Amino acid sequence: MNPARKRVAVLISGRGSNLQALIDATDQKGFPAEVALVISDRPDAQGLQRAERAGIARLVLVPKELGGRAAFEGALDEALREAGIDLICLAGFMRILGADFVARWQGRLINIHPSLLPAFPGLDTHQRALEAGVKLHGCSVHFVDAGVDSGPIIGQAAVPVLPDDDADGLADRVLAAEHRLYSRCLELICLDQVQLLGGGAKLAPAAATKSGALANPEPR
Ligand code: 4DW
Ligand code: GAR
Repeated sequence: MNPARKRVAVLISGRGSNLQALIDATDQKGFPAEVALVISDRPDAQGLQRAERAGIARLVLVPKELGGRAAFEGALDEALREAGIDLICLAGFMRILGADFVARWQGRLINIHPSLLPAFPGLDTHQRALEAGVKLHGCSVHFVDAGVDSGPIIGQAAVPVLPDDDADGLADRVLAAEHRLYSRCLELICLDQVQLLGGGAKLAPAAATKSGALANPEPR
């Protein structure tokens, strides 16, 4: 075991395709992180089966059963600490986390969102991008703050909108980009190549691509 590997918890609410991408990436030899724990706020989340198949510890915490958001976040924080978690990845996790929780994990809590933020925060991003007539859409990985889909952007991948696109087709291509982007951003953070500075996320020069930014990363 490489002691330098960061211990990552992935929080999910559903399908878990981004979780799967993170599991697959961290399984690669030399990747500087491992998925040590998967937590779902829904017992029926399909991602839980992915974790089981991969032999990863799973935990279901249902806010309503625990008596509300404060109790949920207390239990969540305790479970993360007990498991020695270094970094949290939200991957289709659909509960707003409160300011206290977010502050406690500041710089160690990231999310993936299916748009080029700050455009199209919220839901139905693909339909809204089509309706707005943008020609480039995509996805963003960002540090989570107390806002919704806000917080310093770590990396983005652009996906062209095609003339005959519908929301499903566009979503499929964005999702493929999400899977590459999320593992690359996780790797950069674990290699200490991302720094929170003056309200932004600054990438080390070594992390930059030919275009000078983290965009459209090639698969590892
Ligand atoms: C996100 C934003 C809003 C809701 C759900 C998800 C995106 C990522 C995210 C999850 N938790 C977060 C974020 C975030 O960006 N910032 C913070 N926490 N602080 C949302 O509105 N969810 C509602 C419930 C939906 C449902 O259960 O169907 C809610 O009330 O939590
Ligand atoms: C992904 O497209 C992710 O970007 C999005 O939910 C989907 C989860 O899919 N997240 C958000 O919209 C957060 N604002 P997955 O469960 O297959 O990873």
